[in-house]
Amino acid sequence: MAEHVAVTTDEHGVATIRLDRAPVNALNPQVWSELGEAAITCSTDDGIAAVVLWGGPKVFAAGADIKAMNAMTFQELFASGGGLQEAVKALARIPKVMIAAINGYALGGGCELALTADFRYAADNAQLGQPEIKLGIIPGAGGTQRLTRLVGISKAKQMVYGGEFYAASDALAMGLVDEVLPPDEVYGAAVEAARGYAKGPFALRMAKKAIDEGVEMDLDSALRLETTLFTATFATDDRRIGMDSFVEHGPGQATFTRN
Ligand code: DAK
Repeated sequence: MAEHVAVTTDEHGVATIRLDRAPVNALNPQVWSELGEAAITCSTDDGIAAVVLWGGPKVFAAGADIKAMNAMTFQELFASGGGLQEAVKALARIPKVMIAAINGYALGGGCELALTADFRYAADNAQLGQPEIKLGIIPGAGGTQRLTRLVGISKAKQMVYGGEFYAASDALAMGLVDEVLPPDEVYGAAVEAARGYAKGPFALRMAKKAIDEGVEMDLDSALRLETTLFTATFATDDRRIGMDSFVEHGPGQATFTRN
């Protein structure tokens, strides 16, 4: 039974991965491990069609637990690093749309956690950043890589070299977050959007795979992956449902089965 991470699923097939470790959701090895388990649940449970990642109404996550990390030897840190990366990868590879709902701080590992989602919805008082440099370390859970792919090299360098916190409006301008909302509307808006994706066809999984895996490849290989996955959509019930529905009722009327 997880202590700090809960997965609950609503009647629309939207799961919420809720992080809860007072006071600031600091991420220690146990929390990362529980997040990895939550990712496996969300990936494998057919009743889950889309995911919201939320740290609650006050703070998303202020990063790795600095006090715990400070007490670690090189050997302990080295040993925990692999498991941590596996948990982060498991979250990023959930084959369903995931939205991070960010209230308050998303810093260091907390910002990196948000980067595992497809989209980030932030409260207008949220603050995001990669302040690791101020501790004499660098981001170690995707902050030099996923962040760079998302916002570009210069912005990522500004964030990582400077270690400053960025207001939600600045994060929006640089493409780090996708929506900025009043704090008490962030989670609800993320759930609402996730419900929309939960109604989508099986092809959404293929689109996510094509984009996320394709971006790591050279263009020719990525285009071949796209062609393969495009062709594979013809093996799904939802492709038939979508096209039959268009022919009979016009655009946008299909009710998909996610098969
Ligand atoms: N860890 C542990 N405790 C933290 C914490 C953190 N990251 N952030 C805050 N706290 C604690 C504070 O110590 C304080 O505890 P008490 O004194 O009450 O016991 C309490 O939370 C409230 O914090 P403040 O009193 O500071 O509250 P403020 O509102 O003034 O400030 C703040 C909140 C979040 C802005 C501030 O506390 C802050 O700057 N926190 C540090 C943020 C930070 O530097 N985050 C990056 C951490 S480094 C790895 C891969 C990745 C990583 C690690 C390893 N491997 C591959 C192995 C990731 C590293 C990081 O994330």
